[in-house]
Amino acid sequence: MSSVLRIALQKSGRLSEDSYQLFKECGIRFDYGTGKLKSVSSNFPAEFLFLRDDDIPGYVEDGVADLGIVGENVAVETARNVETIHRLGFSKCRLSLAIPRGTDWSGLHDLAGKNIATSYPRLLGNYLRDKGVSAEIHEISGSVEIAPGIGLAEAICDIVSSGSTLLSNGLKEVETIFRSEAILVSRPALAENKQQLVDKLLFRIKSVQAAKNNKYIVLNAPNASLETITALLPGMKSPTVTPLATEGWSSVHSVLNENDFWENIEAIRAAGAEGILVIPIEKMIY
Ligand code: PRT
Ligand code: ZN
Repeated sequence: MSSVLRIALQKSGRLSEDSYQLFKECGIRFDYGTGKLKSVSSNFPAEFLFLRDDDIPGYVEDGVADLGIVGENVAVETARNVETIHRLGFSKCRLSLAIPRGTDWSGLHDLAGKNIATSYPRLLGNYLRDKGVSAEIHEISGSVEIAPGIGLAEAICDIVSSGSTLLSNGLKEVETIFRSEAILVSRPALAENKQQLVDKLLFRIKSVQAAKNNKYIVLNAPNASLETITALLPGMKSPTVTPLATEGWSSVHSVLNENDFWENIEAIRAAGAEGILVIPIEKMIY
């Protein structure tokens, strides 16, 4: 039986560009950005729906869409019955408590009995309950950062990225209550034919992410240092070592993870490697 995956993406906002880019890197083509509400891929059995981010978990739960990309903050706050199937690593941010810059802070208990404005009443309520602090939560849907200035609340709980919004509103961040990134969510218990398409998509997403987290490295090494250098470069299986035309030297090819990249490069150089080339990888298939 033929089937088509329906995937909900944010129409326009902080998740959109990276979501569109991810599908592009997975080789899945579709049109977007022309005010369309939906678009069918020309080369993968998928149809894309363009929605407001807050509505995505609900549409996935109701089965209007099979998959969706949404901020984890929104997924948790909306508390819909959806499954997180993959973390996507973009649109990273944190949900934090902030108070006016001139106010003293000795800990969360300072907020006991105070008013806190937020668009995330569930996340904040759960956090305060866990910590045993009782405060008044004022739910507002936007411009949370102005609440203390207009006397609506003594503190706020809002999404922070660079911190410049807090700074320009005379607020200071005092406690992070949740860390978020974009996630791929799914309707639980998809039909077998749809699950096969999800697995195919996940395989592509993981290959794209692995490639981004790794670099291809080529270097020249004196044979006496080969053991030390190859131990630092395990690669996908083991490094490729081939002799150079110059006696006593070899060329080493491998893959190096982004996380400990600079530490490893320094160690490799210290071991005598020369002519180190570092090349981006487009896809990495395990
Ligand atoms: O129109 P629609 O409802 O679809 O979009 P939206 O306006 O509700 O959401 P949008 O596009 O702003 O954010 C989508 C998701 O991106 C959020 O749910 C988060 O998961 C993530 N994200 C990442 C952010 C930020 N960074 C962010 N900085 N969401 C919001 N902000 C806002 C924040 O609310 C505050 O006003 O940016 C301001 C703080 O930014 P800094 O850099 O000044 O600290
Ligand atoms: Zn929204």
